[in-house]
Amino acid sequence: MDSKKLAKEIRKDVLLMTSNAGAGHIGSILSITDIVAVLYGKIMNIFPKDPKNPKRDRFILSKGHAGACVYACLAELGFFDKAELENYYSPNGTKLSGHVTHKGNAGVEFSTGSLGHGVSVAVGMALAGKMDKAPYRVFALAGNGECNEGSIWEAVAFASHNKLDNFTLIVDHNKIQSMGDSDKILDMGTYAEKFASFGAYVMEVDGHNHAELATALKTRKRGQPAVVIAHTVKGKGVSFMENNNLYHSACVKGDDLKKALKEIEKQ
Ligand SMILES: Cc1ncc(C[n+]2csc(CCOP(=O)(O)OP(=O)(O)O)c2C)c(N)n1
Repeated sequence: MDSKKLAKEIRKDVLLMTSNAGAGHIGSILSITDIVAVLYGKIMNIFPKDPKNPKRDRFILSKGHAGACVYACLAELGFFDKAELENYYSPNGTKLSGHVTHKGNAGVEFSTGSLGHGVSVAVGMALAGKMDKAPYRVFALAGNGECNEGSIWEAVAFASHNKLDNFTLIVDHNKIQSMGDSDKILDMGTYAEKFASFGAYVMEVDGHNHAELATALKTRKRGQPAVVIAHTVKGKGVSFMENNNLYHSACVKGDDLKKALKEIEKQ
């Protein structure tokens, strides 16, 4: 599926899923929707009808609170029945928990939610791929606030030391985290310089521009892991949610839902 069309369908799905559940992190989800759509729509080698195919590229969403985005993407691509999305975050014994889980969900590689863990697991998978001389690539997506966690930096240092050029970390840099503006909470300065000093090949892109994302995500530098700093807007696509941290962990219903869906439909 075309990545722009995929992103549009995901945005509609996640608005409905979170609304239906009365919960979810809609701002955080909309922030990464274009990244996930480009990865699955243009970059990754995927097998929706054979999700464990050993040749598949691996993706780990390290900011697991935005898991609805991955579920919607996988359903749109036929990994599982789209009707399942209605059970997202439901207390009815659903497989689709609020924070992303691999248990019972075809296509999800690893459960996350406690920030700072997914990147290390992804690096381990990349090391295994190298040891096996396997063709697959491994992608991890972390939030900029999540990069406050020291484990992110340990993982990148390890990936550089082991020359894991089959590994790409994407940082969803929306400059906001749950409690407010990131530069007021813990100012990390320039991520690009910091990741480069840890040995990564760093690229910076507009995280909503599919062409820029695709170029960066295709790029591999021999002997070096890649880091893509994707500059994003939290709540992207819905005017009243954009850069509005009230929607970090919220959902919309009624007229607000209708307005949001209408805006997405027009894009
Ligand atoms: C280890 C850990 N500490 C705290 C939290 C609670 N928490 C959930 S989301 C979030 C903010 C994450 O910010 P960022 O990575 O920038 O993501 P985004 O703003 O896109 O949601 C926090 C602190 C958590 N899930 N895990």
